[in-house]
Amino acid sequence: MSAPPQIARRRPISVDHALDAASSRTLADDALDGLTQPFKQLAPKHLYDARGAALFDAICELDEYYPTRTERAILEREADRIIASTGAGELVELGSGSATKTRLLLDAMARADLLVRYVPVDVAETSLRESAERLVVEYPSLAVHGMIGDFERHLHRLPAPQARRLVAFLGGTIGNFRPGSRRRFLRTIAALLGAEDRLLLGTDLVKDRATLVAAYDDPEGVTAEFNRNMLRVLNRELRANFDTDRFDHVALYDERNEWIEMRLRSRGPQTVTLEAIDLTIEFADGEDLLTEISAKLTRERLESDLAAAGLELTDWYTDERGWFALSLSRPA
Ligand code: SAH
Ligand code: AVI
Repeated sequence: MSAPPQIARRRPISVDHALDAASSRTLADDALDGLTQPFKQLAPKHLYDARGAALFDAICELDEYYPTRTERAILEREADRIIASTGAGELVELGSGSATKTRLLLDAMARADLLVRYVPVDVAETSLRESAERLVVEYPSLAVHGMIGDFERHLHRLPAPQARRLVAFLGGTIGNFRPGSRRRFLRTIAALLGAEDRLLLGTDLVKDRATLVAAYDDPEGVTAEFNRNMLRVLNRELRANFDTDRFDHVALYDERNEWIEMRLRSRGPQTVTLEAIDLTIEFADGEDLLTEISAKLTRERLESDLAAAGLELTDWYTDERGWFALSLSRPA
């Protein structure tokens, strides 16, 4: 018997690429700005090339890094309730990464017979493409419309909705914004939501200093490698000559601001050249480059940020230790 004819199936994946030549200028502009300030700093989005994304995934497996497994446990418990209360058929995920926890939401949407489309948004191209390829195999009826882009700049380019939307921003990535930009960003998200759409936000909560510092300074040095990856990105993309071995990983908890600061501390005085932007900078011995803040919130602070952004918190799900929270919000 001859083989059945292959039926040509429309590929269920499409990916928009919002990062164009102007985006490599973003790193150049950010480096020029951030590395010439009295306190040197760079935006955390530059940590995530393919290696940085893989290192982040390795961090998520560490015993000390509680946010991922705590958020996953909340999702395992609450995903059906979240989907039932939102009625969402389209999941838009900001900073989707390898989309591991996402499956818990997609499963709940499939169980409720609502699942139509998944719209991941991430600057990390490899993670986005690989997770999209895996998901369409795991969920044969799912369409994926991804966007490789910067969620701070490109959300106006999201495809038009095909069903009621749930915008998910998981992992506590909201904590990587400073308070002012956090509110601005929440306002941008609020503007994306129709009256029936909802925001699902994963938020890491204030807790004791020792737990926090351990989560950002693991003994295996995975977080240190993730942090130093920023220098490798600069070396490659801007033809810089950072000696990655001469920068120490520092994670400190700023109790007043209730955020972790991840820094790279110069071991000895150093001169670094970034050829592509014609910049030479000096590091004094012990001088820091700030690569990320990771703010820890309380329910009250989050509610007031959401309210300032035109959103109303409707549901709050947390773990028994109160370490991490998922919240649902709707346009106020
Ligand atoms: N949501 C996943 C991944 C969190 S890591 C989880 O919960 O485990 C943060 C993710 O956000 C990374 O995949 C990173 O590439 C992405 N990201 C960081 N800044 C970004 C930006 N400005 N625009 C788009 N994606 C960004
Ligand atoms: C992606 N983001 C929420 C992580 C965090 O915890 O702030 C990034 C990270 N930085 C160090 N470890 C993990």
